[in-house]
Amino acid sequence: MEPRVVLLVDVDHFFAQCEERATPAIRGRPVVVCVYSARGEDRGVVSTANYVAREFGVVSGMPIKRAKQRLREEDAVFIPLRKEFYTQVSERIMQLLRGYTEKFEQVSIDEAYLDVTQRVQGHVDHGKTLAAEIKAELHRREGLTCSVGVAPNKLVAKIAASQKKPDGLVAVNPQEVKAFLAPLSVGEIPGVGKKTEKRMEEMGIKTIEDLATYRVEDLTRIFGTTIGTYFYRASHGVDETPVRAKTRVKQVSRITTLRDDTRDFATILGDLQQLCEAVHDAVIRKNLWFKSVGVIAVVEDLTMRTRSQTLATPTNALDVLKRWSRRLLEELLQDDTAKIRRIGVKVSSFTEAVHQKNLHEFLE
Ligand code: TTP
Ligand code: MG
Repeated sequence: MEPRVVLLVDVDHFFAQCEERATPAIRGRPVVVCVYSARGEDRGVVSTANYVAREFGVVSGMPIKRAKQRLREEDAVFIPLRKEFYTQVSERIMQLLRGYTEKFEQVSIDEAYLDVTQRVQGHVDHGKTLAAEIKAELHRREGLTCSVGVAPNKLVAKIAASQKKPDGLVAVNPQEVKAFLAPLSVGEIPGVGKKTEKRMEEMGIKTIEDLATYRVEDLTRIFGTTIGTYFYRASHGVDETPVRAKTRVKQVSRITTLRDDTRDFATILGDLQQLCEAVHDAVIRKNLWFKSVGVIAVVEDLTMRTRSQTLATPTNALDVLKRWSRRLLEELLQDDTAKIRRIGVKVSSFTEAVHQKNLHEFLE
């Protein structure tokens, strides 16, 4: 493969920074963006926090109550999440980034890969200069800082971007990849979560250099073919996945014809659960979270019945999918007397996974 120059741009404490820009007076104070639950005061979790708040150990996903405790002595600001506002800012940022290359891939609301190989004639150093221009333009146009990794592939660019947050810029030349990765903790590899990290530690693997001493045969034996191979390649800084715009998927569905037309709940449920597994596999592969589940039935006279449910929060969990499909099938059978000929399940209302979160879940 020809040497490439790939950038990963990640906006710093994105939602909190949007709030700081909207209300400059709060800059310098701890800022915590909160997802309040409907259950009343202070229930809910932290969406993100600025770096001042992070110094007090406030992180995404933490209960708001705990964040308040940690910041009780501080002049902190707690702001309810304003998703539409951040989405608008995000759209402008992505538009700006798209202007730099056709090979563009948005990975989350505040993160995107740019393959700028052609533009910089394959030189990582020129890629670094371009990255500095991008940072300056983002700051000039939106008043926001970001962190950028510049490297020969997506994996190394992603790790590089996380090394000097906030407002970081880290470039890694092809010949430096090994030395760059060697001292880093294996937890820096996207997809290595706490569980895998612990397991590796038990094997005496702490750094990426430690991991790189393993043979691919050993890693596949321990972690399975797909993941073992991924870890092996990652430890050597190898990643050939192209930067590619993802086409937006609207829905994922599977449908099957029952062996006989029937109204027998257990029989239909058996098929339906298998379909749920197939849909779930596809959703995980595509890195999607769904917020809507539907069951489709084609009855004896070939007319169609559907039932669907919008969930309280997006999910990618198989048990949630199975539970709701079961319930929707029950409803369908209750509301109708016709025998069912074909049965199907679909999920829709997708949200993008925040980062590699579901890759983590997939691997763990
Ligand atoms: P991140 O890029 O992971 O976080 P960040 O931009 O806040 O901080 P960093 O400087 O480390 O990049 O996620 C982007 C936005 O997604 C973040 O601002 C808020 C939202 N988010 C959540 O709502 N919940 C979460 O658990 C995470 C990780 C992010
Ligand atoms: Mg970010």
